[in-house]
Amino acid sequence: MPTVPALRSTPAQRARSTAALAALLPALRPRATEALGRLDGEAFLARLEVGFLDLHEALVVLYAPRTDPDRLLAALVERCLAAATDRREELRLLDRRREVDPGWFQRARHCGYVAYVDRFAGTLAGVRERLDYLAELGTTYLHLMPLLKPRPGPNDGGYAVADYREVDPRLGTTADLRALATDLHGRGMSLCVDLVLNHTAREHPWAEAARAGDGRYRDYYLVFDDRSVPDAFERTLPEVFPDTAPGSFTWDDELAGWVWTTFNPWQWDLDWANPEVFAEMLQVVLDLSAQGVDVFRVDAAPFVWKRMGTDCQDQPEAHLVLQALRALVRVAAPGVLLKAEAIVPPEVLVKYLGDHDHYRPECDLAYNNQLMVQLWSSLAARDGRLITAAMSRLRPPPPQTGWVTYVRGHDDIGWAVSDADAAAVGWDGHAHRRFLIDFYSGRFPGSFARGALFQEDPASGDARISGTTASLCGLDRALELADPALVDAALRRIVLLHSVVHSYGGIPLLWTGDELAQRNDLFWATDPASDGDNRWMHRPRTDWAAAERRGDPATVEGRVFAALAGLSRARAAQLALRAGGESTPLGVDDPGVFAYRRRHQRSEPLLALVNFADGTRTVGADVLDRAGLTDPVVAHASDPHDAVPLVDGRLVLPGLGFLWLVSG
Ligand code: OTU
Repeated sequence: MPTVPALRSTPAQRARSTAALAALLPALRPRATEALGRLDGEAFLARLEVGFLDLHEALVVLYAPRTDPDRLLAALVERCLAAATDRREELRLLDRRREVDPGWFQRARHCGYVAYVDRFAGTLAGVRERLDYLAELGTTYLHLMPLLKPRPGPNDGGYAVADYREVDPRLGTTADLRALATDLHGRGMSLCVDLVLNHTAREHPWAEAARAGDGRYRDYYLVFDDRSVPDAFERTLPEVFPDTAPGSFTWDDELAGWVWTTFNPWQWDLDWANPEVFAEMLQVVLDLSAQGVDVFRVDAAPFVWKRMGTDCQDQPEAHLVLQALRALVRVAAPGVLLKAEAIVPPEVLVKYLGDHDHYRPECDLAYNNQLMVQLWSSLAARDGRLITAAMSRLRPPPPQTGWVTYVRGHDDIGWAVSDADAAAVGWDGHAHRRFLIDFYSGRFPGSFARGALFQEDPASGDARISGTTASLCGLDRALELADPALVDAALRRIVLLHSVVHSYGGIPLLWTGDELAQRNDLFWATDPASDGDNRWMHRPRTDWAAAERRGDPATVEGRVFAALAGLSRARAAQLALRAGGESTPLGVDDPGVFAYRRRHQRSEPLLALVNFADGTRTVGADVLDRAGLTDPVVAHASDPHDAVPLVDGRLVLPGLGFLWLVSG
């Protein structure tokens, strides 16, 4: 068995870290004061001190084997001081506000929108022209998909970065990025971009140098002369893209070696055990922060640390990397956040938010993948019991942090339903996962969905699913049959799923095209950029002609757009929905219904009821008491209500309907 370091700070380590801080400060203080002025200089030092023990410990565990961690830390702090010194006043003002109000991103008013620059608006300048559209939708947080210069040819939607210092010239320039950030800030919106830190493109200058024989850069990657080490790793390594990119190592003639490639052969994994890689990537984050980026989506966060004999995901050191990175970024730019993209089992998800032996600040936000998967599972099964069990078991995020919740994104849906959760409601996990694959690929009899299998493993029958929200919710079939009742059901499903992500706590992210119920892009395969990857079917170009119809309630677009904008508005008014609170599933006596109470320390509770069944369902009104509501009133709902729909002591929910109740 591999030895995994225990991440429990010892008194000896604490003493060592305290001494390191004491050694660092005397020389740093006058320099910080000189560079930043007395006020900002002291604030800089205070931020360093606040996170110092965890930061220092992380660097010791990660890098003491290769370098003097104290010297490394001093050098990294220098980079932070330089970044803080150069930070523009407009960003410092934001930093200042956010330091005073560290929960700024937890507000219920926040709603996200996620899109590709080119597919949404052509260029970064084009995005600036579309901010009114986003404001109409209630967007306060814009995540633009990878926009740095990618490798030529297939680049995994920009996740193969050829230069972190340059914006993809087809999208614009660094100045355009900065101008967009400034516009967003002017509207109270923030900007999120991807930080692809697990790998670079084979064409990145570091990789080019490695290929040219520069040993320093060869050490940025994981290169092996022969198959012996790769073979040993592969005994326990799962494949991420078994269909299109089998194996995790790629032979490169120029390197004359096998290079680690978790994802595609032209995405070379960086060696995060090399302190130079850490320093380089810190600089990338500092430079992008200087352009006005507020949030970094840390791509493939669990993969950065490798350990023989494991699946090389979610290793303790991967968390230390995130903690150290976050601590340093905060020293330089305290308004900047990290958001973890960690598609890991629900038990370990909250670790990415710092839930360890003690709270160790790590990422501020993390994708709630479990909620997303359970929503689709519930919709297919027309059953709220499994989601109730699964969400009850999910540990709450630390109060300083929050989820990002979502219905759909640019990736496939992997059926992360655990056997234990399935068993808790009397189901067989394997059979249910198989049902979901069949259902969403459309081959299950009577399925409404039109998805496609992604990375199917014919041997095991395992597969993930591609497809847009609207297509997975049955809109294609409904429109083909021109059946208004089926169209209605499909649209109700779309809104139902979004109602949950808007009310479960955290920032809801709307995936581009969903606000217009855009269906699968049938021409995805004709686009050379797609490289045979069917995830492109749910990455549509914005249909601006359809968007023009968004104000017309008689159209599909009009209905969905209004409902989703309505959710954003309704959500903004509910203190209970701000992040940092707690979500508690409440079992109810109808299996089709998922009920949960949402509460924030300073708020009255909110009770949400979600009916996944096609027909009307009722639940015992005792749930009102259990949720702690007094004189309940309807805060928001799928259907208009004059009063709380109570009949004979039971709450009535229309098919595919939802209800948000609060105390009157
Ligand atoms: C991410 O996904 C991106 O979201 C993908 O679009 C990229 O292809 C990939 O990284 C490589 O950059 O395995 O199936 O736990 O699940 O990072 C997608 C996180 C993936 C991984 C996730 C990864």
